[in-house]
Amino acid sequence: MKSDIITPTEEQAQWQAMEVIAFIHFGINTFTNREWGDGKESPSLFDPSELNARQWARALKRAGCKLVILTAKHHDGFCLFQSRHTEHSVKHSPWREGKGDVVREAADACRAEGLKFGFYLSPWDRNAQNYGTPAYNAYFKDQLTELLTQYGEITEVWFDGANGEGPNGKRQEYDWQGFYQVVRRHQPKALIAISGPDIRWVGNEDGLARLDETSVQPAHPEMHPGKQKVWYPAECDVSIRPGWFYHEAEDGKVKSLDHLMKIYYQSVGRNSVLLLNVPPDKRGLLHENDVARLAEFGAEVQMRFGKSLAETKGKGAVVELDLGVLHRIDHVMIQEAIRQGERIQSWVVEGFAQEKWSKLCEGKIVGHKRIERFEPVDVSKIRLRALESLAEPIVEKLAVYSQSS
Ligand code: FUL
Repeated sequence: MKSDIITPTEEQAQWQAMEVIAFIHFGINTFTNREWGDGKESPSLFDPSELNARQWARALKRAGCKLVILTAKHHDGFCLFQSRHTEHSVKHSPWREGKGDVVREAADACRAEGLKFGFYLSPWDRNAQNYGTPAYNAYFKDQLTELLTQYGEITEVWFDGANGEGPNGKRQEYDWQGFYQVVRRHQPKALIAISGPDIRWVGNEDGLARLDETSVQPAHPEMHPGKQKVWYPAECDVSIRPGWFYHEAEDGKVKSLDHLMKIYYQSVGRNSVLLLNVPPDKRGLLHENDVARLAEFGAEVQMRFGKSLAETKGKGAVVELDLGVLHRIDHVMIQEAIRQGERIQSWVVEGFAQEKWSKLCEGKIVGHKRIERFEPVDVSKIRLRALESLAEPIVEKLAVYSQSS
């Protein structure tokens, strides 16, 4: 029945349409060459010589990213913004004589380049003295409030679930509901990700979704109280380098274009959003190798999918796309109008040649976007047949592409 169909909020639908978004891991680890700081680092270590957030935003935009999420505070507790609630921040760094604010510069640069902005604020904090006590929750909410009220529109708030405290470590009872309330109060349109109700971690750090990744998920008792099933779309996070933070030794290990494209097919092409991390170096710039790769990646996605050979939309169990004459094709893209839900549950795409239809590809979930690649084949039309659906399928786009012709 139609009324049972789970649909996204308007913010979730808009987020899904962004398809590729960026992560920026930057902080004290950039200067200590570590992935996880212990919180004992001196703020004086943070001293990027040429920080230029506009350079980040431009390079990420060329890659096709629509939103940038910056690590305002990682597990080491060092804040990239001027917080009134801790001394462990850029205010005690030599950078910009202690007056600098990376969150401000990044938010401004993103806006100037037409990108949305969000932040990562690590719940796990190895510097805060009160970590492990109720007072820490109040501290965390104060920081959240600062970030939500002083930097303009926030599109995504990323709550990391990671906690590396050993068995004898400090244990914090997080006030998640309280954290969510602070976000909802100050930025009702912001999406809360990972340890939050609006966006789901795909479950690996390789950027790969499942074959039939569905945004309709069983409700989480604490995050979605009183519900059975919810719209909880997958986000695929992955770094362009082996580490999340910059390490000079990884300058030659920037992922190849092929690898990034493989990730693209298995994230965006599987009904998920790709969150691609690109870490600034000690200068406070994205390294030349990463910048070049980002440009190649953006260009390749455009080259492959910027313009279809033919496309249509349609409703019903069968949607046909007539190519007029025989065309060599090797990709099919399907998109459902997800504001009306993920209606298709099983489908097949067939191609017409020599007076008969034959199967090109098949699957279960479509959702926002499904990209299928196959051996080049000459067809004069294709059709999408929904074999099972929750209600009448609404196909926003059925398109064919070719790299081989
Ligand atoms: C993990 C963290 O521990 C990593 O350092 C990184 O921030 C990654 C995105 O999430 O849980």
